[in-house]
Amino acid sequence: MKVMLVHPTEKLRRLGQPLGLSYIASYLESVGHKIKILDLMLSSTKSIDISKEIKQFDPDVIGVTSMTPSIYSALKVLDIAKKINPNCLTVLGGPHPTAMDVETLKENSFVDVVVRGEGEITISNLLDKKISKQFSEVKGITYRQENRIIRNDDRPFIENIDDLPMPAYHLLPMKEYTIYNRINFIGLYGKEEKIYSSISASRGCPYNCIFCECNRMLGKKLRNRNPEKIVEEIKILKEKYNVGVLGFVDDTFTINKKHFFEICNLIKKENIDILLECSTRVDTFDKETANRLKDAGFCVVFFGFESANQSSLDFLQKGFNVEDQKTAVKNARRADLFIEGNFMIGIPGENKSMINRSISFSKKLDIDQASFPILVPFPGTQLYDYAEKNNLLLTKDWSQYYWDNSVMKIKGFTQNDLKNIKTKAYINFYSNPKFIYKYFKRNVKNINNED
Ligand code: B12
Ligand code: SF4
Repeated sequence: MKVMLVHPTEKLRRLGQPLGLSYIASYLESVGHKIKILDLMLSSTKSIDISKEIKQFDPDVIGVTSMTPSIYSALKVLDIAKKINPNCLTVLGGPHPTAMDVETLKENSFVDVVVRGEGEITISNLLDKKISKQFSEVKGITYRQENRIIRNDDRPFIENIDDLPMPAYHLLPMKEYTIYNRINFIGLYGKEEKIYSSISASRGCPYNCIFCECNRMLGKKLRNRNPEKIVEEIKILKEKYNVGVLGFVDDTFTINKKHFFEICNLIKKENIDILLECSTRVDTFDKETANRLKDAGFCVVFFGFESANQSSLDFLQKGFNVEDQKTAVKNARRADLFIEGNFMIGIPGENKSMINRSISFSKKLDIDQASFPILVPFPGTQLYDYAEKNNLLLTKDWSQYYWDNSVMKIKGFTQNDLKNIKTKAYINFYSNPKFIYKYFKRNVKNINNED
């Protein structure tokens, strides 16, 4: 069957290739389907005519991925596809439709099926049933049958993710995924433009943070990939696709020490010349972890600090404290890693002085880069359920659901107040003499290295 997979346009510029879709693509290819991936995010740099692409490829099935802010752009693609060919099966997958499956199908008659959660086996099963239309046998989907919306049982998560083929990098214009100015601005990777790719070392997260949809998408159980396979993939990304910067998308990269140490040892042994980044939790970041990362060639570590107030950390169910935050930063600093971190603005229960405490703390923490997103109750999270139950949602215009925007009533603040606080937080952090000094020091070092 001919399957077109589309990454819709998004509000914010995306870093790297659409990894989830690339996994879907390689799996479907491995069972004999013909695949085309269309990344509309690249339409910011080149013009892409969606109708023309669909007419030319003439797919039997079109599948689009979507996070919450990109849902309207995703729906537009499916609407166009259905108008071009009413027999083309239209499928939505990814975090937003997983959470809002029934609503999305009810409101958009041109969507045939929503694939919930992990998608490889589910969409493959779905395609097997396309001709017979026996969709009731496919676990993990919600679909339309005449005027009814039917929600089948969940599909269990894939037990051994090493069974999945490597993401279909060969179907993507990898050299177009260059790293953008944000990173160049901070002077970390020099002036030369580099190709950026993401990679996954595991799936699932055992934690319970209320603003996060991760464990609903990929489960609470951590499922690790074989370190040898991961390093093999890194080598291919470097040698075949000339990737210069590689980001691990894992939610908690350093949680399973045995697995993580094995990956670091192998990367070091292979001596791969590539810049590596990862995200992790502060309470998994001891001295040895920091040193191992550095030793393997990692340059950047990203932490979700979220707040300097314990009551807020508890409300968010982060499961760590301010001391953990300080210790992690100390360990990362000693290992000479570049440290990025998030602090959330607009946490229910925080007043102005609590927010100011987090902003001052971000400056004292000796980190290199800070973001101050507004806390957004994304569908599929416990926070969304809390906001809905307490009548706190200000809009259900999903295009407004992104970190620059306030969509939840917060006692004591208007939407504009929160946006202004956020802007001031950035000004405050980046005008800090400590930050300016570090920025120039790093750039001078880069210029010297380039000479
Ligand atoms: C990496 C990442 C990003 C990167 C993407 C870079 C890249 N190169 O991939 C960046 C930094 C750009 C990003 C941005 C945002 N992100 Co993000 N991101 C992630 C993260 C950490 C990993 C995604 C990933 O690759 N997972 C691994 C792959 C294998 O899984 P997957 O993508 O879910 O795909 C599987 C299934 O979803 C499904 N599937 C997906 N698409 C499709 C399509 C079809 C047709 C089918 C059948 C199946 C299917 O099958 C796939 C394979 O099993 C996830 C968390 C997570 N653990 O998933 C958050 C996550 C997806 N992000 C999230 C959010 C909120 C955002 C932002 C909206 C935040 C913001 N700034 O406001 C932005 C929006 C993006 C935009 N540009 O507008 C939320 C989504 C919640 C929601 N309801 O939308 C998540 C779940 C994190 C969270 N805290 O809950 N993100
Ligand atoms: S925020 Fe991170 S640690 Fe918390 S549940 Fe999500 S992925 Fe897990």
